[in-house]
Amino acid sequence: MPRIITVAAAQLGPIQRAESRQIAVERMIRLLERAHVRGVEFVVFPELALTTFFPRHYLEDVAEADHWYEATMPSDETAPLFAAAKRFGIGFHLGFAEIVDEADETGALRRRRFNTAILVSGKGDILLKYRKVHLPGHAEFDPRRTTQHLEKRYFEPGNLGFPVIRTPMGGLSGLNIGMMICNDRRWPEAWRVLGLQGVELVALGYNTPSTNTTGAGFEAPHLRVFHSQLSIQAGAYQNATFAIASAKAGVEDGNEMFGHSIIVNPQGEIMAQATSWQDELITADCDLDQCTLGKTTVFAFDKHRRPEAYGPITAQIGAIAPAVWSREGQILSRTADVASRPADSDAD
Ligand code: ING
Repeated sequence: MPRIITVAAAQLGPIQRAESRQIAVERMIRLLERAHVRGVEFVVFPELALTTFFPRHYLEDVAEADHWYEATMPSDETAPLFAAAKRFGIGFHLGFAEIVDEADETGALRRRRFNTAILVSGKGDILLKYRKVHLPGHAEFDPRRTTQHLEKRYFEPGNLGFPVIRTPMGGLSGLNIGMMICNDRRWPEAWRVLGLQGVELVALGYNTPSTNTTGAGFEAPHLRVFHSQLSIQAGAYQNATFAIASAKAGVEDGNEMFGHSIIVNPQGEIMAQATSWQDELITADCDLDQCTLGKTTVFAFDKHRRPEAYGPITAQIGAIAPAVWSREGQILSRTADVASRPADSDAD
């Protein structure tokens, strides 16, 4: 019996700073209705799908941003989305800003803020939660930037690892689903941790500026989409998994983000791609048995991986300069620090 599930990326167009959650939820319900008509069983909404991408706005007092966070899930504003999905029997992934009073690793109870995503079953149960691990950008106002990207100000790094859950979904009795969020897709470590749990379908949302806003140098705009798709296609192929990547796109208060949501198969091929930068549903029929070839041959991790050679991946944070060759064979002093950029600079 083939293990086929019909999935969708529900791309969202812009959400302006002044727009309410209710408007976003209504737009998402329209997309769910469209998904229902097409027989879709699982829908992926973007990162921070309920609000504008507020980390572009500097606020001296972070608490002034609290209205952009969800203290409960579902809440009064998001309950209609859960109800619509349950009515259609459609499972979904939702990205949102999470605010919670929770003990930290020292045991201290405090207010904490995360860039979060959840998986919800077609019956409305929250199956899994993930908190974004790789936070790009910076924590303080950066005058060099054309647009701020203050995820390090408004969120803590996720503390839930990269979880995978085996769960019924749609007509399937069991499917290994995992999540990541936006910048995570650029880090092969994130994909591999999911891959080492047998993931068959990775759900991810993103909000990605369509030009480089760091002020650190020119980057041709077409490369922004290329790097996003390269990361997702490589991650899917190298871990023999499907991936559904759903964008929040368009111009939010003058700040442009690209769409190009895609669904990718375990061979790294794009099965479907959004062509607008508005609300758009793209769908694909995923035959999960397509994961088997990669997982049992080229990426049969138990047969081929050599963890004893991978030490630096978890032992180091940054790169360490290599030894310098010399004809006499002795190791000269290591070259200057590899990272030639000043300490306070940051990626996008
Ligand atoms: N956005 C961007 C992303 O990783 C970025 C930030 C863009 C980082 C381009 C590096 C290069 O897609 C979020 N929200 O992570």
